[in-house]
Amino acid sequence: MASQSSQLFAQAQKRIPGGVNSPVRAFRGLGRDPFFVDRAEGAKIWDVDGNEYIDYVGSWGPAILGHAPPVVVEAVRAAASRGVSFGIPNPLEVEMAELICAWVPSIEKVRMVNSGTEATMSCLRLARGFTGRDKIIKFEGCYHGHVDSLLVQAGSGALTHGRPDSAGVPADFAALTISLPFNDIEAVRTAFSANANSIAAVILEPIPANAGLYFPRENFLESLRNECTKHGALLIFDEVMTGFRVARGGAQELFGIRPDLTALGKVIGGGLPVGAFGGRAEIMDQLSPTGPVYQAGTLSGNPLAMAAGLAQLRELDRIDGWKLLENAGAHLEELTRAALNDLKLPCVFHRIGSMFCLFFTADPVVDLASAKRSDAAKFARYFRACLERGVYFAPSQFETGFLSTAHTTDEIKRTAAVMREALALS
Ligand code: KE4
Repeated sequence: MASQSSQLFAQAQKRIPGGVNSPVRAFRGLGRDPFFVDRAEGAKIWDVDGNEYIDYVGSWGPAILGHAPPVVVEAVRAAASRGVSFGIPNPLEVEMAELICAWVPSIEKVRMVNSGTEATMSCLRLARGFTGRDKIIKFEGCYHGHVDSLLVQAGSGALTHGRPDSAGVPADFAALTISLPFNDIEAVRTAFSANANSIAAVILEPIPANAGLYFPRENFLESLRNECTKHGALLIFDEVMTGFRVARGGAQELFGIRPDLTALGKVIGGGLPVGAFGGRAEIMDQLSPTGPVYQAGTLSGNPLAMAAGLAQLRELDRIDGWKLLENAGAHLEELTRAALNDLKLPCVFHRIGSMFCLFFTADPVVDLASAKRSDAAKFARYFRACLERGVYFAPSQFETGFLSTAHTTDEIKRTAAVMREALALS
């Protein structure tokens, strides 16, 4: 008898492309169908067949307090009882804007949108409008949502499904995007020299997490900052994933770099559809209605998403969530490295705070090319073995795992035991 998840997946595929509303959920290349979730609470999720999993995807980042945190659920319930959406300015939008500007010093003004994609897309249009230039530099393997001009050598699902350059993106759009190897500052300098006065911005994930997780080399971010300043281009940090997660002020706080614009998402919506972008006031004031760059959204700043995001961020601050996330991450790392040593497995394990990734390669991982040397078949066997034992890791070698403040010591110990068994089998 097929599981209810498999029956649902067969049904879904008749009416939804690939049976999913976002490609990476399809478990492609993993040798099994995706499961369908019934409910989730804390670090746990249960599928429609009653199977229980410790969750390390956390809705791809938003569930930083775990699933259904009471403060968020209550905030949404209270807000909903006052009206679900208005399309009229509401006080919660002001509270959210003031919180973001207080926590992220490079952001003097901010605008809410409804996804990370909208946030990065708006950053690009604003950078082009502010500078009067057209070209953009991005980095191979970085994923910034499904923005036409950024689906060039992108990461995440675009990489998982092996088509980094998406169909449907006009060649003229892609021609304005210069994609370079991450961590290669000389390539950036060469690109600026070859495109004098025509590069509007450099956009990057300051800590790339969409080709698996890897890190900026010493001084890479500072050099990028200097090159952008020197050439009059804007530095855009895509902190949709790292914002409010790797530190209260995000990666830019950790590395002490002030980008000109920042894209945010995930955590700031408490699980509801939210994105945001912000930066220097002189740039942000170029946005309609004060400036010539048009940008808009029916549901931008809607009261439910603002209530959920504010409740989540304030709770994270109240409990000093970043310390809890670091402690949980360090514990998982300690147990993971012990397992890899005992089993003498040549894997590469990367972690920063509550974000982590296990690469099935013995070679150092510093960019997309090195990440792609990972053994996809080994990853698939490992992923399935963990799932069958009740641990749900990100369903792709080219994604990042997330801990939450809800993951308990016992759940992390259980996870490590499962990892040991799965590693021994893979
Ligand atoms: P959304 O449009 O999916 O809200 O955000 C796009 C985005 C932008 N920037 C970064 C750094 C991101 O990681 C994302 C989205 N992340 C993926 C996971 N790697 C979302 C999962 C999915 O596509 O279903």
